[in-house]
Amino acid sequence: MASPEVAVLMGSESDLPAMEGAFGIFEEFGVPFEARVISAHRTPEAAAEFADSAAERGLKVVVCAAGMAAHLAGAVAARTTLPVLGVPMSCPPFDGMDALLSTVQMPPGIPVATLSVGKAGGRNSALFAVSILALSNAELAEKLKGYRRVLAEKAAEADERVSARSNV
Ligand code: RP5
Repeated sequence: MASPEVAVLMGSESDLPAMEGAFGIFEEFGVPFEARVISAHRTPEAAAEFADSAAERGLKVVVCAAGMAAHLAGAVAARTTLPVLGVPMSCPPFDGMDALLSTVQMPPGIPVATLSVGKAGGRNSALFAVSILALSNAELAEKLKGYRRVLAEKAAEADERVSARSNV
């Protein structure tokens, strides 16, 4: 089995539905990834151990999804210089605004690249990770261009369908 290049951490198994899209992107692009439930609050030792060993294990990017007081991405970023991508999860009663601010408002010096809240952020985190890996992988870079071409084709098809409804 290939060594993982990307890790997807989530604070709880309840975050999994929002992160399934990321798994799908990694499958589509053939990127080996590992997925874990690690919490900055419930399993802080595991979070520290993960972050401390991530680079030497050959990981290149770490995606951290968490909701509520979402400290996972920041806690991991504090202990590794690997790029850390944060995905805020939407939970009641604040529907992700809490997690967004907790993830994005890192103090200067320890950055977390923060994606949008929920499923869109989950997918984009994986695409962003692929972009990082593509810097040193021409095959991945070509696949990314192909992915964008398909998006554009679908948007053009949608434009045809919707513009056909115009009454002028
Ligand atoms: C966060 O608290 C998790 O990332 C999750 O988004 C949220 C709720 O967790 P559960 O109570 O569903 O396990 O730490």
